[in-house]
Amino acid sequence: MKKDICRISGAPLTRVVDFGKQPLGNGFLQPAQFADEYFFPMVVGFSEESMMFQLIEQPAPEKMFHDHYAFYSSTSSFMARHFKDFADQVVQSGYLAKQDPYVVELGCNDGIMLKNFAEQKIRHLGIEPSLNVAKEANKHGVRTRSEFFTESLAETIVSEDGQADAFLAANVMCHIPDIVGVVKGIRKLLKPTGVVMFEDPYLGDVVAKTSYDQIYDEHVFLFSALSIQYLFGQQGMELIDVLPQKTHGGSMRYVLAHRGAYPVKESVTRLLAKERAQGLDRLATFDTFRANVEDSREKLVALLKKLKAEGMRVAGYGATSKSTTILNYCGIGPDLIDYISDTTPIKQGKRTPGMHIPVVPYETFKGNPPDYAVLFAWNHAEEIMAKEKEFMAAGGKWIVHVPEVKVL
Ligand code: DWN
Repeated sequence: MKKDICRISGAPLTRVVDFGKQPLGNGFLQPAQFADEYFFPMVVGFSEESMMFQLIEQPAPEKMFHDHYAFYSSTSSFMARHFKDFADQVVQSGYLAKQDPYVVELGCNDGIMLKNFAEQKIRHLGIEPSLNVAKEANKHGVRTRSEFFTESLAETIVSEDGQADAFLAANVMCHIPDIVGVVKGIRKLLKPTGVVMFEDPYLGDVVAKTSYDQIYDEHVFLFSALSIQYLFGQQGMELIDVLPQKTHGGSMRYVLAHRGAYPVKESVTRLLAKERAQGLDRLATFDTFRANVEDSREKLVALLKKLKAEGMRVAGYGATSKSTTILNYCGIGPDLIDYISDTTPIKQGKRTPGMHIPVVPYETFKGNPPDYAVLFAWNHAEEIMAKEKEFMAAGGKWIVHVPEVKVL
């Protein structure tokens, strides 16, 4: 049998959780497409050498990111604010050149962050392989290239635009299987004084909260400071700062630079020590994680079956990519959840990947609310609870599964 190899270190990978056969996280589809639906074996591995938590197998990027990609970043007003703050912090960070700074963002989606640079007339470029969302970014005055980022694209950009002061990414780096190639490209693209600032869902939170739904086809990696330091360290770069974020149920923003360009902040030393104490450098930690994931599945299925037996109407709120893992791993279909409400037009009228639950417009939920709503968009709980006061006042209840399965 072929050995599983770490994408970063080339060392053997140990399989830590097997989620079985999974469809594409954003593969919303019509009944006519059920027969050809794509599935892959979703297994996560860990390497103590690179300390990188990663999928053993990932579908080809073209299957996941294309001209009808279903996720638009600007569906949440909270996230729009978050990215404005991110952009403001970059501008005020002191890392940008005083004269004609140049900022590149990888995976700019619909321009939710870069539009803030465009508005300030700061030279920028968004690299976005999904053409439909890239076109949306153009409408906001954002300059884009609809391509996958590689070392050779970095060389082309440098020859056309010069080197960059800042390389940004949000919820993108963890999607890229050839991350080593990307880091090599970043190294070429960045000025000697340039910085990388990117954020992704944080492995420390996923382990602590058993938020295993952050694991799906698109997330080939879940990072920690330990694994990021290893990855960039291989290419002559280093972590100079880390900034925890509340987004996506717990994310980490990493700031990196060419080795020796800036002092390493205390925050980095502190987080690395905390991660070692949490066991993010050890395989044994993921045995406990697997047991917690199995326990969470049992509790959620038992709760939904009980409610169904009591004749309760249960719907889902937010047809997230994350929900694809939950539904397929737990075997939850239209027999337990009547429909999932989502505000994204491209998802509405379709069925969820794998389990084929109908996705309906938000108005359906609003017009005829269920007794219980499974909050699949739990990472947006603050924003959603604030706008669903009426549902709760009328006796509607939320079901959450993070950090534990419970009714709110
Ligand atoms: O990394 C990724 C993250 C950033 O976004 C991608 N791989 C794909 C995507 O993951 P997700 O689908 O799990 O993201 P969200 O942000 O949790 O998705 C929220 C979903 O819920 C969207 O489809 C919009 C919907 N929604 C809603 O119907 N009503 C969201 C809010 C806030 C609402 O009020």
